Amino acid sequence: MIVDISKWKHVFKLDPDREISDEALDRLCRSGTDGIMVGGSTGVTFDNTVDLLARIRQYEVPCVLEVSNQEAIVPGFDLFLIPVVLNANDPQWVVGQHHEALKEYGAIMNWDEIIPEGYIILNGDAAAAKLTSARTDVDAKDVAAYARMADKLFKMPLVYVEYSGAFGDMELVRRTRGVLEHARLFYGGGIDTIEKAQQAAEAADTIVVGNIIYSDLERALQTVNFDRTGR
Ligand code: 1GP
Repeated sequence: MIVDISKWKHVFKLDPDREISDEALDRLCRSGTDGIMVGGSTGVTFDNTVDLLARIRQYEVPCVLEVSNQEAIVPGFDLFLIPVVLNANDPQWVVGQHHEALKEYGAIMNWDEIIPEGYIILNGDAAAAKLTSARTDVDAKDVAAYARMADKLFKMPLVYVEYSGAFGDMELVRRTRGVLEHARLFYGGGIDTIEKAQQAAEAADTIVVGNIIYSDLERALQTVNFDRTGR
């Protein structure tokens, strides 16, 4: 399937390392979301990723893999999103893992299916921030510089402002989107009500909903229904 993420406004992110019932998955896949993103910071393996993909593939919803480690690259997703953590202090997460993967698979990769994501991790308590030693004590000017780096310098089609586990500063998100010329701005973190979905959707191009799926499915499902008319 050809998937055009430039049309996406809402995404559910599912973690292969967390349990989800068939009924919950059914409701998420039929919710009207624009896509399912599969990914997580820890415990993601080939086996749990392939299991989840097979279950999601019973539905028509587009399904993309956000690659977090080389061992968990499973063929068969619509697209493969490759995070490049622009504010990581550990270069493993900027170019290190990528270099290893390209050494192994570079000659056989289908580049039409691969999209780099310029990641900016802003919640210092998030697992991803700890894993990557992200520099999270940054202000809006710093974030704008990272965003321009992704958009203008590296020509990345996607910038991801990641507050995983906390609802971020929507003014900062709005300003960050304002400096992007070509890249699409994804925002994820702490969206657990329709009101927060609305605020985030007014600041970013695409909103990503994760954790609330596992703690309150009903509220998670409501986040799809924000008012899209103003955008
Ligand atoms: C996580 O950005 C996503 O990578 C979504 O964040 O889990 O806080 O919803 P939450």
